[in-house]
Amino acid sequence: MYPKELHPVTDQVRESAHLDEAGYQAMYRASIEQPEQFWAEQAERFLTWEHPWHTVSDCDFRQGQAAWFIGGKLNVSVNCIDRHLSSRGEQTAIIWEGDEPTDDARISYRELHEKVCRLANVLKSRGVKKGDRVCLYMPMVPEAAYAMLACARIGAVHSVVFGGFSPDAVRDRILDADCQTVITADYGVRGGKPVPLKANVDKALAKCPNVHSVITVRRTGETIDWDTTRDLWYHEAIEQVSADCAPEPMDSEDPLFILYTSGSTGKPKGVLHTTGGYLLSAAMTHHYVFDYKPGEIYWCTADVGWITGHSYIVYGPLCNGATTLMFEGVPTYPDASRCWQVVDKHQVNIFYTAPTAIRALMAKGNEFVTSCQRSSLRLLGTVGEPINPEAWEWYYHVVGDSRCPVVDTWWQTETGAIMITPLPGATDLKPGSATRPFFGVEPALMDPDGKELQGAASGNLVLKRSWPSQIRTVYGDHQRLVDTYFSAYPGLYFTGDGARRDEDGYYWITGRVDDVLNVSGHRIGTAEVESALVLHDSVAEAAVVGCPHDIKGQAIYAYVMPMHDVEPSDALISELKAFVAEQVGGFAKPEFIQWTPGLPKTRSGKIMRRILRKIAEDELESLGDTSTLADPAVVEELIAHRLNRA
Ligand code: 6R9
Repeated sequence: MYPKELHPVTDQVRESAHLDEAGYQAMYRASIEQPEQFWAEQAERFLTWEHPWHTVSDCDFRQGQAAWFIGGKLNVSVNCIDRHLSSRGEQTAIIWEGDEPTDDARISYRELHEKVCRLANVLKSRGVKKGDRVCLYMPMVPEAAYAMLACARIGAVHSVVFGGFSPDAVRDRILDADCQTVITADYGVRGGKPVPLKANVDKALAKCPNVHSVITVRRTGETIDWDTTRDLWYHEAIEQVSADCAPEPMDSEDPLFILYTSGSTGKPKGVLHTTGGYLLSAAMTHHYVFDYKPGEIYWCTADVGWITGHSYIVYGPLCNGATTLMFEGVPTYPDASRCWQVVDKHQVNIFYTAPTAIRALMAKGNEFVTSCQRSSLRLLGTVGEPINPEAWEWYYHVVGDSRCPVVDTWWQTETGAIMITPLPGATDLKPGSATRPFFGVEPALMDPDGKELQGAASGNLVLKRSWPSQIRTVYGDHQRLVDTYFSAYPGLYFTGDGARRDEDGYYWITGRVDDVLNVSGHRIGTAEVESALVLHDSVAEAAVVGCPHDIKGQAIYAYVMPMHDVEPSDALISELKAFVAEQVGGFAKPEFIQWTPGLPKTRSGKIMRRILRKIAEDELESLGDTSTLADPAVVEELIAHRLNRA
């Protein structure tokens, strides 16, 4: 089923890497056998503490409780900026590449310090204090990083909401975290098209009475509405405050940020990360997985609205004093060679992206790649979804000229940092496998009855012990944390993913085993799309499943039962798609909407999603047991009118 081709570590990569196989084995063993000592050493090495901790960790998976470096004090912005100033103040911290190829900028660590201090002072001047939540709804501009670090500097908790979310989704997230301050931009620009961020915020705030300040970055200068009691321009406000701001000393367990992610229910979860443990895991994985060396140019193409942008555009790289590239645009604008043009222009050494982007570029043909040199590239990475071996081989051979190791990194918003991954100097690569656990990570596979599987096996992926960047709580709902992650297998963290472990102990992530879809690397709960659909007046009931998609990995397939007096039509289908985009965001739009007079249910009234999935996948041979159906005729009707036929 899986290709046998192995890509062994080459001598050249091994010799220049931070760790070889023996080094990985020794550190992994230490991290499992003497965890206290191991993590104490790493925390000393990667972070600068204002006050030492007294206890390395205190964790209890049964309560969903974790605390790391207890009693320690540090400030994340000091670790990401101030401590680099004496040695590399003039080094570029952020290379910004705009949507248009002619638009770019370089920000040194010294400039970063000034920008972050000024914005921190603006926040203070608006009354923002330690512990307050600040919503960031930003395009991919350096000010997004300034805003995150400015919050960290004063101990405010940021909640970044991806710029592709609709006003309603922004509103829900502002209310859930009770954010009283919002930082946004007039517009974002992606692929030559403007995104009306400030107008979206204005709409969202109609129902958020507690928001007293909106700080707006001027990106395009196009006209926007203005509320003089609430709104202030970023560029004006930062001129009126000091360029120095004393960092707030933070407890290792003080919250750093909330980031909303999709789960199995309709309500997004506010994943809460804290200070010391999160920063350590982000920095340490950035160092070892990307094998980062001083002076290198590192580019992660994610958006700061997702966890990958948090950990691997901002916190990990800046904590390590790296040069991190931030890209405002899309890989296909002005054309499909943009990424490789950017690689050549800025001499990028390390490139980290998502399988969906790789597949989309692969479909455009090799010319777009081979027309660029790419000689600076040394390492490639992927994240966000399983990568199919064909895309892996293309990435390796065509993009990387069969010279650059590919690190397929498995992790989640909840894990905060990379958990299962190759290390370039240590791990022989198998296309499609995330390979082996990072330090301190102890994965296991479980069968449905709660028994741990040994040796080569397939099952549900769990983690057996805490790690420093573990999710601390679901904001405002700790019980939901316990129910979601720590109840399926008491004493273990359940990832929601399925995986296979092969004879060599390598892990192959097969995808979600819960009702979470992964569309182009975006996590979407089927329940979120269903709740949006049933809000529409014409819809009586809806069920949403995923089906395979060549580029996106998965696409959304919705079965919709219209209200009794509604005539199904193509126009209504377009309307429903637009309605979902409006409710959730454009990325959550269903690919297929099939009308149905009813949904297949068990006699106890549960929707039989397994059957709906099989029909959407056009896998009719394996429909499975339909004997528990209340009305088997519905299934025949659905099969007859299915949309996703080969
Ligand atoms: C970092 C991130 C998490 C889910 C995760 C899994 C999928 C991520 C993967 C992968 C296979 C990989 N996933 N990396 N699947 N191979 N290398 O993506 O976080 O948005 O929370 O998504 O993404 O299903 O559970 P998040």
